Amino acid sequence: MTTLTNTQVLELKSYINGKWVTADNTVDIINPATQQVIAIAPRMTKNQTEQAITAARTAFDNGEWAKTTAQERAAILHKIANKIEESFEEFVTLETMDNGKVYGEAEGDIQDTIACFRYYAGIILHPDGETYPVPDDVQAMVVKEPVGVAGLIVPWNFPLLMSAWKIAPALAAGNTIVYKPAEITPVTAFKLFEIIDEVGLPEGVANMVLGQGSIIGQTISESNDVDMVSFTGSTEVGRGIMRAAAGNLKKISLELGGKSPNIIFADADFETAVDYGLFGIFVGSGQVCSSGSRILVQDTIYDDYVKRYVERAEKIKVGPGLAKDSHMGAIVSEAQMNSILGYIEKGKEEGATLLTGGHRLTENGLDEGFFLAPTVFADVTQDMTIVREEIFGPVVTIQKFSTEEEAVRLANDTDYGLAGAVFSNDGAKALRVIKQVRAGITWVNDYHPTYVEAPWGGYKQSGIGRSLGKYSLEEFQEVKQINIRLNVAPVGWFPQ
Ligand code: TAP
Repeated sequence: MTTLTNTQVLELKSYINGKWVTADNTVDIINPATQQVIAIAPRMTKNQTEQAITAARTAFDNGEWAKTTAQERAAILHKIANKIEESFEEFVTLETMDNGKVYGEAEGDIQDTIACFRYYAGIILHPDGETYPVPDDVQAMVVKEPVGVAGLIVPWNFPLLMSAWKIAPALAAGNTIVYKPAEITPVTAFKLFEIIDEVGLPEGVANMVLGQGSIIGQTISESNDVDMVSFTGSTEVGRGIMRAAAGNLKKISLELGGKSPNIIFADADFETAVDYGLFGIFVGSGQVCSSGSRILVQDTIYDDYVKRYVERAEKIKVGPGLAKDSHMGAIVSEAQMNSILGYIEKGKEEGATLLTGGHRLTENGLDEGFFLAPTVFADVTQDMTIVREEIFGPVVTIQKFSTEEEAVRLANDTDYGLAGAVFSNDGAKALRVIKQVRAGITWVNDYHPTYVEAPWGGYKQSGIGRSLGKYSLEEFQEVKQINIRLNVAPVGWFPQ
């Protein structure tokens, strides 16, 4: 594999029909912690995207890949996992440099990526058919088949992991793919495709098109040759994909934004609830779709909770991801940083109390990158923009509630329904409340852990469908019934 040294700039390419391809236009990929150029990526055109779609269509229609056995596909996924593992540190370093997250977070991402490829290599070998004891001397059975050409569109916050969540189940199920990573974080995607190039997939099965969503993502979403789009990103772009997909009624899977509640009852273990309150929002600098961005605290402990929370938030060391003592890394881009700062200004204008943070960090060399202080707002109301909209940054609101009913009402008063958590030492209450939270990913006395075995996705405007587990495999499969008559004879309905 190509490796990156401190002074080297990687030249990325797209991968179409088994060949490396470049484009006339390119874009610099920068490390958001330093603004150094780490790679140059091609900006592929609509025409090149269509070539990738045609390659995937042809590779699917010729049947070579779809007809491989599950064992053959599993072997390829294992090879991919093994090769990522062999280059583990390189992947971690590149993800840290490309996204801005801290090294320890990137380590977790790459471990989860490897686990994801291995999981789908395993689950594809499980029995997946059904038979039914139907009348009429017929044997009815159900088989699963690949959907066809799958378009996979991925965001920048977990560049490789979000890619694995789609690529592994899509290939395991026997689909061909046209994959587009986020334009600003393509480096580990390129590395992954260096591996994919080595493991012996037939030409056209896996295609990667680098560049802009408005061109490549839009072309994939609109194409009549694409059978399915699996998208992770913003709710706004998700809506556009849904509209674009209407042309050929392609199947869609949308993993979108969130504004998730983290409910802290007075009977919770206090320090644990403070700790996870911080972890829920500040890990990934808050650029995590499931972030616990709205902390709801019971009134009897509210003042103590807020005091301790702010004290702890101020101890978070913000710095470059590669520095081993950084707890929270850079914001992915200047545009994202400015968007977050805009929300912070809006919060102040609308009357929320800023308890800490709220500004860019520029001391000790941090002015070279895009760093924000952990930001905490109190005295917020439900109608405020910072309570309603996804900020996607290190900004949290802390609200007060008195009763269980009020906690549930505030938790559910959002257009989103991605995640949520409850902290309480009363097991029955915790379960009662979490069952009422209208969200797809929930925790009790915990926040954020994600397991490849379990489904990931949202209610309401947080999306349609589920990633991970058997659910994701099923999304990349069609279901077919086959009815076999056991006594072969005419039906006898019409006269002879
Ligand atoms: P988006 O702006 O929505 O971008 C996501 C992907 O869609 C990128 O690859 C982007 O391309 C592409 N895209 C942009 N315009 C498109 C179009 N018209 N048609 C098709 N694709 C298009 O989101 P983001 O800023 O990367 O990520 C942040 C958002 O993602 C947040 O709202 C967050 O909650 C959500 N998110 C959700 C989850 C889950 S699991 N629910 C996970 C991670 C992130 P570019 O390269 O041009 O940007």
